[in-house]
Amino acid sequence: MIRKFTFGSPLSTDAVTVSTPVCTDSFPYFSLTKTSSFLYHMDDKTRIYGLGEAVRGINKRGWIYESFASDDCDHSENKRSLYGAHNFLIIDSEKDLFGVFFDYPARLTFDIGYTLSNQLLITPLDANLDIYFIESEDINDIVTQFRQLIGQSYIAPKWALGYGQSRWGYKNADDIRTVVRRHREEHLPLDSVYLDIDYMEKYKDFTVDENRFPDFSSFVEEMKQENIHLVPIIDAGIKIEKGYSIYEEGVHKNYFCKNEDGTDFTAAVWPGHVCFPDFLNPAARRWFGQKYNILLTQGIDGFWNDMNEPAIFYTPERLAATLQELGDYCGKNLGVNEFFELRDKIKDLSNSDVDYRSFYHNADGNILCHDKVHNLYGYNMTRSAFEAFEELLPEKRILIFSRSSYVGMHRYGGIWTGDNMSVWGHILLTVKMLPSLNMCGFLYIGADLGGFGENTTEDLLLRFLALGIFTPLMRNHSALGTREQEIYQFEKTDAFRRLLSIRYGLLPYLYSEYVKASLKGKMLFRPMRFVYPEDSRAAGIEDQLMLSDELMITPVYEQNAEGRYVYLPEKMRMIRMRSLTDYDTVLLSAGDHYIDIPLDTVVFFLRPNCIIPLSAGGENITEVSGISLKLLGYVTDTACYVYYDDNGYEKDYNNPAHYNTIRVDPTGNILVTGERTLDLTIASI
Ligand code: MIG
Repeated sequence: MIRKFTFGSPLSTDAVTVSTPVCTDSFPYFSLTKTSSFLYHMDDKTRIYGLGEAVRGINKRGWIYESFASDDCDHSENKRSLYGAHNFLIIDSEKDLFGVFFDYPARLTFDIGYTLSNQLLITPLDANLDIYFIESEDINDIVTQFRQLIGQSYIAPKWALGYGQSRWGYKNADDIRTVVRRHREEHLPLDSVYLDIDYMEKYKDFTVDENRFPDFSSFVEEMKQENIHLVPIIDAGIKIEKGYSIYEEGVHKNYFCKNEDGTDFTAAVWPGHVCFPDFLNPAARRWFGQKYNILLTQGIDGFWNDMNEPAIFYTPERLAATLQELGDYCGKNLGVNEFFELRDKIKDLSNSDVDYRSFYHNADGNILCHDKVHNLYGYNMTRSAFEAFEELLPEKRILIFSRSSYVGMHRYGGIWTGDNMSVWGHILLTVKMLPSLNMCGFLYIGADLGGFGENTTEDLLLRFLALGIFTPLMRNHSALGTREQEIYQFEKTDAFRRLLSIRYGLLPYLYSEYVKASLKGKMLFRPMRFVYPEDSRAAGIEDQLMLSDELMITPVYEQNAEGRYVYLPEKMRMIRMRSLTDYDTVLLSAGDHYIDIPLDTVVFFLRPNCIIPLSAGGENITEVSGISLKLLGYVTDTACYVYYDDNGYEKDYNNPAHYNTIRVDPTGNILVTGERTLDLTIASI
């Protein structure tokens, strides 16, 4: 059951797609404090799930989080905000079980047992918001009801589940050719290469630097011949430059965010001075979205949207004022405190609340100060792209994912988790974000594998990839100036190749589960608690995940570890894979086990009476058969799997021809229903 409550006059966010009448019941679970906070009393065992992209645990209890989309490349535990705002929680205790969504686009604070350990205190900037309560006895059903409320998740094209290589710093077409050649030479599967800001001419959106990438369409075509999709980045800010048509049109049509006096707001990001498209203005949104066609018509079929919190390095006005102030320090014998003050003045120029309070949107004639709608910016940038794709290429899926997001954006694109670091803790952080993001509707997700900032090591990349083979977005990405981390830079090429073979073997299963999860409002990655509600040990486990209905995954996230402890809530079949064809399987009883997981090995566990389809692999998605499959399972009675597959780019998801039901009994008899003829053999049951 879903109940909606409204306070004041909320701004519309379009997060919710099902119109819900306002409920007149008394406000449940929470009390309203004098300071307009919502207060809930947790008992000692209450667990709090949700918040999507955030630091710390799957259980969010014990910290204070802020929904305020921030460009911060330090994802350490003491941070309160990352790039997204996902205001959905599930409160799970013996007395209560419910979900709650705070549909509110400005800064929102979640004090989850931080100030007082038993107090959940949620504080909006002002008291204009919609709150939805979702109740069910089944925690999974709470998620499904929420997902029905906010609409179906974006579905990426199938090729976007292949392996992708990215790096900030590829300078020209030859750099990209080298990446592709090295993968192909070494038989390392690859489906996409990402273009970071250097492909543009002076960081101008929708331009391509002709010196670095001469004859871009032919280059895109050349890559297509290699079965490589090029995925360019698009930044939020539009360079202020006379003669740059997008800038000039934006000025002319009043499509940029404004200062209070109605002039165009100016900030500085990569291109230098920029204007920000007003994505909250439907006409501006449509205008910007159509610009993606400049690249679509050159053969591009995927994009990533960056810097859309929006990130601001500085505004010229405040920079000038600060420089003036700094003059006062000149010639003085500075004490330490003054020195720190001086240093902070420079630091505070970036991503400052003062700037976020100083510009305005025009949402359907409604003039809104940015800080009231801050969390909607990246969301609407991605929406602008998606809506344009629907209009321009209605038959085709285009890859799009974003750095900043809000609940609702999950209908228009995926996300990557931003600028993580090449540190071991960030494997575990990724594990914890995956189910939290799924709850909030984000299914096409992934982290920068190997780590973005700082220098990676071979073992870290191997372990990161061993988790990444399960995430829909599987991309190796790193920052300018860090150690090069393409797979072929390292010695253990064979180990990497075998790891990728497992991903490509799992693809039919992963794709099937990914699409079904989107269509049915389910989670791909589930906390143990969601699958084993009666098992109190399982509820506390945060370094293992359930993957759909069939698997449990147990990533290794510590350096030099040769294995790890794993908790099995029930008897399962362990699959230990050195490659797609080289693996052993062991039945393990419920309970604790120490499992050897060497650096070149992936371990996962099959639940009883479950089967998964495996392909014979391939070096890119076009080589991966969705027809000729081997079944891997643990069958004691009878296992039944609903297999989804399609051509990978059309949108007729509900066509019954895409579904087969595969039944297997313990003797290995296979019974298939469905229009499509599959060629199935048993790998191991
Ligand atoms: O200020 O485009 O998160 O993935 O490589 C840095 C350069 C801007 C931040 C993105 C990152 C990307 C980088 N960008």
